[in-house]
This record gives sequence, structure tokens and C-alpha cells, in this order.
Amino acid sequence: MHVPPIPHLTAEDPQLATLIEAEATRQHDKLRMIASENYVSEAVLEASSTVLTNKYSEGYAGKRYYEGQQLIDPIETLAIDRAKSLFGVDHANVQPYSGSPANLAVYLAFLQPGDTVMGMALPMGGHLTHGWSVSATGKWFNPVRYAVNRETGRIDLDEVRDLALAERPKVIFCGGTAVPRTIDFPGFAAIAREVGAVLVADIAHIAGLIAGGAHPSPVGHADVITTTTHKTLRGPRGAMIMATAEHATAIDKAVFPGLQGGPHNHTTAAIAVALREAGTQDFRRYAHHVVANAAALATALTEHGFTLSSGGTDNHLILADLTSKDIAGKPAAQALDRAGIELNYNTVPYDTRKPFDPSGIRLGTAALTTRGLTEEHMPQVAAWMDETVAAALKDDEATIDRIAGEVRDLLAAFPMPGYRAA
Ligand code: DSN
Repeated sequence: MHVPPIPHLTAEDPQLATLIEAEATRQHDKLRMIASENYVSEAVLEASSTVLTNKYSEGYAGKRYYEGQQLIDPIETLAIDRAKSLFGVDHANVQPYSGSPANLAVYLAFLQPGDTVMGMALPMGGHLTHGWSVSATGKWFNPVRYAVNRETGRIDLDEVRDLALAERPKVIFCGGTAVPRTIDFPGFAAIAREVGAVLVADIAHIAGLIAGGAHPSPVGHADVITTTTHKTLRGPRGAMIMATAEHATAIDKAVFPGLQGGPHNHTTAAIAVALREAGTQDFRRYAHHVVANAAALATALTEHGFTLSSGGTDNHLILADLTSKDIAGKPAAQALDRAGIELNYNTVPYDTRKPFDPSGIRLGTAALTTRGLTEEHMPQVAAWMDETVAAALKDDEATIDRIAGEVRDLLAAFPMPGYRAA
């Protein structure tokens, strides 16, 4: 059953309660390997479902447009102070509703429509909001995009520099959604300085690894840092923008009143809880364990003949090209989901297939590490993945069902925050 329990919902809206309870069970029974997902603690769940959702608070602490902020102000200030202390930044804005609005606020703070922005191309691992064509950021601004090297699968900073010198972007984004390797923040910062651009590090995927000391920090290199709070950082769905003191006012004005109305105070409180958790020794161990699990899984997948983009991983994320397995990403992801292994199909760099039917899959170890799985389990996970992909090619649903049962049996020994067996 769901934890905290939902008795009032069950009594008043059983149809919805049944769906939520089923989702809790689904999350319990599956190896959740979508690289951007995690399990939050029960304390985070409690904070995000409080009466704070009743309150409007446009503005910032001490400068609100509505009365009754006696307790909202200290809650938001606590979240800000914890973000500043955890990441060692001058300024933090905890109001962005999620990662895309956070990135859009950066455009509003530093660019005029038509200005040039540079980011990693989406099929190379970048994010839609780094200037991809279907996003407002690609339609209303002038995007220039860097790639990864075709042979190494890694960013070539010489190519990034050449492009930056030729195009003179006002803003450069580093970071992305399918980047399995360490981001060279000092290298990007040198390029940004040379061309006079604002460097934005989008650390949405790796924020928890940075907080836990398992990935280098962009602080001291990037002018602005954007992040979601719900991936490796293990908080509620939300986002933050951190910045040097110089850019604090521009960022705050862009978030409110530039882009958003009232902050979601229940989310702010839950972010504060997550930031406190992320400052503990337990979380440091967790962050290093996420990386160790990903490395062990990458090794095991390679031994099973999977082709990994860039040859492996430095963080929580693995991108596999399934061409060598004679299956496309989407049917593989769907079969893996039936086998209790949840991940997403994904383009791989230089993919010859379409984004809605690409060659690869993307997976990560943040959630399964929260459940308590260790490196010793990764060979079994890789073996299940290999067997499932082979079974999918033969329409062998019996094997896929058997693996789903084995996954459930394994996970029964690993408690899930937010769920208890009835
Ligand atoms: N949807 C997020 C991810 O899966 O990486 C990015 O926005």
C-alpha cells in the first residue's frame, strides 16, 4: 500500500485511489531504470502533500504580493539556504516549476528573441530547451549546436570552441539528457569567457552526483546552473536556478514576474527536505554507489554484446545502440517493460533512425540504487536485459513473463520508500 496511506482519497474517490495504489505497486515490482527517475523519501512525499498547496505567494521572501506569508517566507528561505550551502553557490531560486521553465527563464534573463544560443544537439544528448528546433528555444532564438565526436562518442571541446568563435553565442549550455560522460565545466568556461558568453550548466541529470561528490561541480566555472530536483537529487518534481551574485537579480526577475506566477509552496518545502537529505553522509555514499552500479552494469552489458555509446559511462547513465542486437530501441524498450525492466527508447549519436523509432535505449541506476541494489546485482540485470531482447526477437512471451517474475522476486527483498506490502 501507498505510504503515507491515502484513506481519505480511498473513501472519497476510490477510482483514483485504486489507480494510485496500483502505481505504487508497479513502482515496487519493477526495476525502474529510466535515467531521469528515482524514488523520493517518505519525508519528501509528506512535505509535498501538505496544506502549503493552498497558498499563493507571488514574489520573493519579504516582497510578496499577497498577505499571509508568515510561514511561507521561512520555508522558501530554508530551501534557498540549503541549496546555497549544498552546492556552494551565491544565489538560488527554488521557484521554477520544472526543468524546461527553469531553462526558459535563462533565455529571458540573458537573450532577446533572435539572439544566438549554443547547446548540444538533441540527438547527441542535449535537451529540447538547449535550442532544439521544435522547442520555443529553437524557434524564437538562433540556435547553433555542437555534437559528439563520431568515433569517441564524446564532446570534442576543440570543435565546440571553433563553433563558438564562428557563431559568437550570447549563451552556451553544457549538460544534457543523454550524456554518459563527465562534463568538462572548466573547458566550457574557458570557451564561454573567450567569446563573451554566459555559461549555463544544466545539471538536471547529475545534480545528486554533484551534491554527493561523485561528479565535478560546475560552481566556479558556470555563471548559471539550472537543475531539476527529481532525478539523481531525489527530490520532488521541481527545479532550481543557481547563479553567481552578479546574475541573481536577472534570474529572479526572469522567473517572477517574467515567466511564472505563484510558486508551488508544497514543492518548495519538499525541495527543502530533499536538499537536507542530500547533505548527509548517507547521500554521499548513495551518489558514489549510483556511479559504481552504472559502471558495473556497463561492464556486464558490454560482456553481453551491447554496444554502449562512448564505450561506457562515468555517471548514472548508459546509452546503448541496439543495432548489433538486430532490434530497434522501441520494441526492445517495450519488451523490457513487459519483463519488469523499465527504461526508455532513445536516439544514439548519428542515429540513422527517427526519434520516435530510434536505434537505442537509455537507462540509469539512480532509482535501483535507492532501492539498495549493489554492483553484485548488475550482472543479473544485464543478463535479464540480454535474454529479454533475444526473447523479443522470437516473440517468446513466456521467457519475458518468467523474467518479470524473477525481477519481482528480487525486488521483494528491497523496500521501496512510499510503499509497504499490505
Ligand atoms: N525528461 C527528462 C529526461 O528524461 O531526461 C528531460 O527533460
